[in-house]
Amino acid sequence: GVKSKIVIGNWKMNGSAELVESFTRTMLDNQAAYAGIRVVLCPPFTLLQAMADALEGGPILLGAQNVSEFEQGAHTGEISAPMLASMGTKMVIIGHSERRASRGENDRIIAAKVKQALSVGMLPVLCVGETAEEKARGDSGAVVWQQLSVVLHAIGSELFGQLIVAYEPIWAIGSGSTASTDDILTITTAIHAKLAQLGIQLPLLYGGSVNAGNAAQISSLPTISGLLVGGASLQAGQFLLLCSNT
Ligand code: G2H
Repeated sequence: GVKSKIVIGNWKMNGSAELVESFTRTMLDNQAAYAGIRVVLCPPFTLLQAMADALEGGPILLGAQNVSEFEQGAHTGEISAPMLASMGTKMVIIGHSERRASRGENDRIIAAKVKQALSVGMLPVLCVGETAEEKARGDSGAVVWQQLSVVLHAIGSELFGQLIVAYEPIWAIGSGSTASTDDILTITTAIHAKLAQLGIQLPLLYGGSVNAGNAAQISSLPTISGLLVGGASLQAGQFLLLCSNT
């Protein structure tokens, strides 16, 4: 693969202490498969400490799947950015479409979460993407830029360079088939062009049904800096192959 691509494994609400142990052992025993690639693993909150311990001293970074929009206080059940950072969490996925759709996350909440992550030096991985209906209307580019520009506006220009953006077309997530390389190229080229007008350049990842078989083609697109992987990040052998194909 090309040097310094990023592969992020998003376990979603899956995994166990046993999976952390076996998965990290396989990953750490096969580091040649991802030499030169930044690999990040995002287990559920309850497995972060076990994952942090297992990854300690190695090349794989720890990530979380969500963070509170609040810094501290009376927010029962929430996990703050300082709490995550104190466990060694380096990145956090924010605004995943599953949370936008089922947890009521809107642009205001997502922007607040991005600011929380940045305040403790964690790298936000901001997820953007259009629905099937929006795509059918020809609105993909506008929807994605709206989602991104709201956050850029909220964080202020001095922090513009501190984000990773994951383009995840909602209709491709968990569907078994990715967006076409033409679609990915069209949208990500448009995002890069809009960002360039603001004088910024951000890494863009693709997510949505990435697997070991399609990782090479997607990650080699000139507009793409890496992959956000759900289902195919749950089995170490498959994930290793995916990394080596990136
Ligand atoms: C998109 C992706 C990871 P999957 O949600 O965020 O999941 O690879 O299972 O489509």
